[in-house]
This record gives sequence, C-alpha cells and structure tokens, in this order.
Amino acid sequence: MTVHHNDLNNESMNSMTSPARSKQEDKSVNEQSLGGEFVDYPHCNSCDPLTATFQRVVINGLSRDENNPYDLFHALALSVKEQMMHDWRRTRFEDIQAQRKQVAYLSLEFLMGRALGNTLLNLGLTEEAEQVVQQYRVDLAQLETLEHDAGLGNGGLGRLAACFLDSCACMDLPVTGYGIRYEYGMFTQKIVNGYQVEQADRWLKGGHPWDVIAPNHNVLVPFYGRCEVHVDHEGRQHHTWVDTQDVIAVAYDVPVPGYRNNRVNTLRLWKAQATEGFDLEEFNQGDYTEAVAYKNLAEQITMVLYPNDSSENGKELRLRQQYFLSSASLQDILNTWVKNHGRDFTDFSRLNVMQLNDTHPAIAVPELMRLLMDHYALGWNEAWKITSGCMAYTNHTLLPEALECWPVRMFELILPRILEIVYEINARYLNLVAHHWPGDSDKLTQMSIIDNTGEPTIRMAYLAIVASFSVNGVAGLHTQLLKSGLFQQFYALWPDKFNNKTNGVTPRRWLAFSNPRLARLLDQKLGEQWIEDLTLLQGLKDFLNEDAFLQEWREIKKQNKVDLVTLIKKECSVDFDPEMLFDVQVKRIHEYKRQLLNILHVIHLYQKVLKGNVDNMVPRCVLIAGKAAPGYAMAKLIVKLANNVAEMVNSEPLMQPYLRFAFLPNYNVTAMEKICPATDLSEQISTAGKEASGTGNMKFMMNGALTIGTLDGANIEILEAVGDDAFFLFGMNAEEVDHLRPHYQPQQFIESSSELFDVLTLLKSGHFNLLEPGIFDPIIYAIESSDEPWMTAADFESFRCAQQAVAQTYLDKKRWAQLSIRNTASSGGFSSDATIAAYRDDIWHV
Ligand code: 26Q
Repeated sequence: MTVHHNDLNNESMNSMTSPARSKQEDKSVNEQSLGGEFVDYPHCNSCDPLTATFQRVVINGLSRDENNPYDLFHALALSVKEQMMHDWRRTRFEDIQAQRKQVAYLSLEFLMGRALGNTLLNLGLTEEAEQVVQQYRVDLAQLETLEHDAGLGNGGLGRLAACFLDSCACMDLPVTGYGIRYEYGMFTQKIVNGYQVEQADRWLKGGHPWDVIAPNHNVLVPFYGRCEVHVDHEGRQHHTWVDTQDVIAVAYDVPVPGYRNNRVNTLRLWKAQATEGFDLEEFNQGDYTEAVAYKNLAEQITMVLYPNDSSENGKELRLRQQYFLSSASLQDILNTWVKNHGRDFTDFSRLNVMQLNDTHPAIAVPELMRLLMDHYALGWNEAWKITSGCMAYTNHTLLPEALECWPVRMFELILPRILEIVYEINARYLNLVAHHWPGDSDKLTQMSIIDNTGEPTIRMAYLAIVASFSVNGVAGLHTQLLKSGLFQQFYALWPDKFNNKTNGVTPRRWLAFSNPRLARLLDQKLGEQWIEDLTLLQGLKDFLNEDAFLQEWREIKKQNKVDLVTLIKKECSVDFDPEMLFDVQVKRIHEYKRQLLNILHVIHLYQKVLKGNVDNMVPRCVLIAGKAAPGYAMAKLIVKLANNVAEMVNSEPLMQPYLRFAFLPNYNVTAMEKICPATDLSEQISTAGKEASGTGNMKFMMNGALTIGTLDGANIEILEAVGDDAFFLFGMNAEEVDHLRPHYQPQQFIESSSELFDVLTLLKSGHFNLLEPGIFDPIIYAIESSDEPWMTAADFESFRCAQQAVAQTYLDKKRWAQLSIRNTASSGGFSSDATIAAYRDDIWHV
C-alpha cells in the first residue's frame, strides 16, 4: 500500500516542501515575511500583567473549575505562556530580519522536567504568581507539584540538551531545539518486592499547556518506496524516490525563555500523523484494515521514547524515529531559508549550523544531501560543500559497543534513497583515505562507513565524522581518549576537526530554582549577578573564615536535608536523619557506573555495625536512585540488590544510630531538584575511562556537596577546580585500568582485603535473599570473574579508604562547611553558560 505526495493536495498542507514550487511564489512569501515592521496585535495580552491575564483565563473558562488545583495550575501555565507570546513572536521576527546565523540543536531527547517554576524564575514573575494564586487559597509551591515532568529523555544526554537550551536563550543566541514529541516519555519506575517494574509515562494525559501547534510548519517525511533514475537530454542523472509511504510531521512549539532578557527561543517537537488521504483509496478497494494498519504504522513513530541509554541496535522503529526527526527538521530549516532567501543556497552554510546530539540524528547528513539534490536540484559537489559546512557532531560515549550501527538491508527497505547517498559519500571519502594512506587496504576496511566484516552495517559515528566540520567530546579526558582510541584514525586524517567542550549545567534550574535558600544567601553576599555569571561564586571564598557565615551555610544544608527527609519518608518509608551524613548516588543504573561498588560498601558498613565496631563511626544515610533499561538484566538485578540490602539494613535496630539506606523509586529531573541541594557527599565512582563526562557531578558540586570519585570524565576537571584536599579521590586511573585488564585477577583483591572478603562471604551466604535463593549469583559471579570489565573488586579497598577519609573529615563540622563552600565557589566553570560560550565561539561562530 502506498500513499503519494499528491494525496495531500488540500488546504492544510499547502506549506509543505514541494520541489515544484516556483521562484515567483517563493519571492512573494519572502516579501510578505520580511516586508514590514514587526506588527504587534492591537490588544497585546502579553502587555497585561500576569494577574490580569490569569483572571481572564479563569473567567473565560479556560480553567474548568477554579476550586480544582489542577485546573488552576493549567490556567496559570496558560497565562504564563501568554505573557511570553509577544516576545516569542518578536524573537523569531528579529532573528530572521537580522540575518543572524541560526543554530539547530538536533536531538532525539530533551529531558525538560517541569516548566512552571523555572519559567517564572526566568521571567521574574515568581512573586506575582504567588500572589495571584493566593487569591484562590492555594500556594504556588503546591501548584507546581501538579505539573508532570516532560521526561523526553533517558539521562545525561537529554538533560544536557535541556540545559543547553536554557543557556542559549539566556545568552541571546538564536538556537532552536528540534526533537520528538513522544506520546510516552521515560517510563515510570515502581519497585515491587524490590524489583523494578516499568509503567508507561502518560505525561500528556492532563493536557500540555506549554506548547503551541504550528500547522503551517507541517512537512511530509517519506519512507519505504524505491529509487528511480532519469537521464535528461544533457545526459545528467536525476534521482527520485517514488512510491513512498509518507508521514506528516506536525510541529509543536515549546517556548524557551531567557533569563529576564526578553528573548524566547523555540523547542520544536515533531509528532507523527498519518496522511489524511490514507484511508480513501484503500477503503474504496475494500482494503480497510490495511489502511488502518498504515495509520498505526505512521503514528507509532512518535509513540514512545526508547528507554536505553546505550544504543539498542537494529530496531526498525528507532531508525524511523531518527529519520523522522532529521528529515522534518531539515525540511523546516530549508523551507525557512527559501522563504527568506529564495533558492540560492550560496550563503546557507555561513548562516546555518546543525549540532548533532550524538549519532542519533546523524542520518541528517545524507538527508540534507538528498533534499538539496533531489528537491532543490543542486549538484553533488555543491550539496556536499553545504552539508559538510554546516554539520557538527558531539560524541557522548567511549564504550565501543554503544556506537550505533544500522544494517544496510534495513536502509534498503525503509530509506532506499538515503542508502544510495550513503554509498556515494563513502565511495568519495574512501578515495580520500586511499590517497592519504596509499596502498593501505586495511585502512579502507577499518575506516569505511560501511562495515562489511559481517552482515553489512552502516557506522553512524563514521558518517557523522566524515560529514562534520567539528567533532567534539564532552570532557577533557573523553576528548583525549576519542583522539587516541575510538577515532584515532580520523584524528590522524582531520586533526583540526576535533575539539573538547566540557559539559555544564544551568545554574538557573540547578541552583537558583532548586536551592532557593542558598540562592538568597548568594544574592545577599554576592549580589544577584551570579545567576548570569557563575564565576562570581568565587567571591564566596572571602567568607571562608567567618563563623557566622559557616553557620548559615550549614543551616541551609540542614533545612534542605529536612525537605529531602520528608520525600524519602513518603516514597520509601525510610527515616533519614538530617544530622547524619547524606551519601548520594543518583543516575542511570549501569555496570560501568558501579552502583555495585557503593552497595558493597554499604554491606561493609552494615557488618561493621553488626560486629560492634562503631568507634568513631560517622552516622550516614545512603541514597541510591536510578532507572535500569528494561532489557538490561544485570542493571535490574542491581536494583533488586540495593532494595534487598536496604530492607535488611533498615529493619535491623542496631543500625538505627549509624546507617540507613534507601533506594528512591522513579528518579527524574524533579527528584534531582530535591536531592542535590540536600546532599553532603556525591558519588561519582565509574570505572575510569568509561563515563564520558557526567553532569550530576556538577549539580552536586554547585550545591556544596563534596565528591568521592575516580579520575573519570569531568570529575578530573572538578578536582582541578576545587583542589585535591576538597575531593575524595580513589581508584585506578584510565591508564591503570587498561594495563590491568589483561591480567585482572579479582581473587587477588578479594584475598588481600578482609573487608571485601567478608562482604562477599555474607552476600554469598544468601543473607540478603533468604526467600529467593540464588538470585544474586550473577552478581557474585561477575565480581569474581577475571573478565569483569568494570573491575569492581580492584577498586573496593581504595574506595573504602576514601570513605573513611570522608567520615574523618565530616567529624570536623567547620572544616566540612569550608570544603563545601569551596566546592560551590569553584563550580562556576561548570555552568552550561560557559559551555555554550565555547560552542558559540569555536563551533557555531554566531
Ligand atoms: C541509541 C540507539 C537506540 C536506542 C537508544 C540509544 C541511546 C539513547 C540514549 C544511546 C545513548 C543514550 C544516552 C547517552 C547518554 O546519556 N550519555 C551521557 O551523556 C552525558 C552528556 O554528555 C554525559 O555526561 C555522560 O557521561 C554520558 O554517559
């Protein structure tokens, strides 16, 4: 069954890319959009104060029931959105008119979390909103809790995209985020009998007040079909992709306001819709069910976020998501270009850049080639010059197994025209490789975009590198390892492409909004400028020896801990005590992140208390949270172990004064907003060389936590910034990990540490799984296995000692407070503003 472009000749689709549209038409649109001044609507509602807007929204019945808190939340969100409308339209108008270079941040994930509190903060409307809702006898904080997280991402990579959008808007940069409007975001995690159970995240069920549909931006994305070649009378080949099954991409725009600067950028999320003509033809032929099946096939595309944070190879639906996002976004960008510049693409790559968030949207490379050649009749060389002049690729992983590869046969079926173009890119590029390394046929095999060693696959990272003018890693060590390892040969070929951009996090959400107590203190002591220039936090060092200040600092941490205690009690029924040390590890559950090392340490402390070995022991509350990919059995077993150990620890009365342990279910952005302000000790304990950067480490540091960590990812830069006396370093470095690997004998480490030996003995005895014998065998087996890649046993003793040093330090309250202040004071470099400034200056040149 096929649905053709021309099934869509109806009114609502008239703005779609059509190769046939004449220059004449383009020109008239051009004049229309640039012809005049920015005209505001006569009754500009955004000019009303929030109070008036809110009352009108409520009175007009946009909120159904003013006694229902959820309806009030909705009304407030709608009102706040309306406040942004004027600036939003003006921002778009001015960016086009000024002919500023535009950046498109292409990402399969945007982990936005809640919007209300952060939007009010950025717009400076928090106090007014408080007063407005007080008239209805509810408080703002309570209303905020009714908003569902926009969980359109897995973890670090998706949250980074969200932090970047905030920084770009704050720094007045014309950057548009392009993503997918998943019907179901990251799954909700329940814990049942200690096991993770996934539930669908119906985040849109109560309606989504923030977005605006932009139907005039709809485009058609082709799938399946076949390729045809025509030779014209001058002997030139013309490729067409015919008999395609097209899917409509519908644009949903979400506003991204800057910090009190009147800029409102856009996050454009695409939703898949079956073409309207889908049923007619088939239905008339009596093929009703196939017609409906097509509708499902089309609308499936944006139904659900893949919940893996390492690649899941070979899933057809995932490939369709990637192409859908890439094609829709590029068509949109080209439509805007043609509207404003006509079909002359001479300046396109000077005025446009696409930042690829990992290889997930790397298929944008052949897609841009296709659109330029097949839709706009450019020749190969011209199209390649443009494409390779505007693509920039960010890599987020060092694990070779996480590099995306797609079976050629899948491209053949779903994206036949794209496959032709990939082959051609590869052929021309291999020619260059052959010239660079004459006679070295191994190089050609190793570096080919097509991997022919087994079933032929397309190496997406290679495709991205070949086509990009910039390739960046996300922390110093990560970039270094890319250059010396994974992408070594590419670095030899194109050293100038490679650069580092250490990640960062937005201080608006992660300090000003999440930690209002601390923010108030910073305002008092440093002035309010720190929010936009986080290096000003250095000024805190002037107060290191003021006892009153230290006292205030500790009191804030204490209050934040009290808040977290309430949450832990509610969600886990575990009593945390704000007087105890809060030792926290929250992140996706992964073997390389070594939650297991943390749990083994908890078991060790448990044994210490059982033995009565409690002299000098510092009472601690250990918190772990995170989601395991639903298909990752080992990660799920680690969740079960954490929950079972927690159960044993918390039910043993002897532990009460010394040790409490909780696994918080359903870790997400909103949970982190409560967790990071209350944390004393941040666990960043990945096997060195495996964590590309980490960003949770930065949020904790900003909020005054000390880090216990390995020399991995951005931990290295955190350590350098704060000084080694304010960081608990342990474990092997990346080089040592590599050297030990071939000779690794975990037994040696187990025999030489009686503590580790005792921990494993207790674990093996079945003490933590009395009712489920044998369930933890895979974990025990892994720890004792010589090819355990994460070398948990090797780092245990060093970790335990570092934890002892933590305890020693915590005993001295004053010293701990000083080290905590130094962490916050030194965190300015980890603002995503600094990261975005570097993207702007070195890559985007906007
Ligand atoms: C790929 C193909 C198919 C299905 C899923 C995926 C997929 C999805 C998400 C692969 C990877 C991810 C996410 C990766 C990620 O979050 N990486 C983290 O990125 C952070 C931001 O740069 C770093 O700080 C972390 O170190 C890195 O692990």
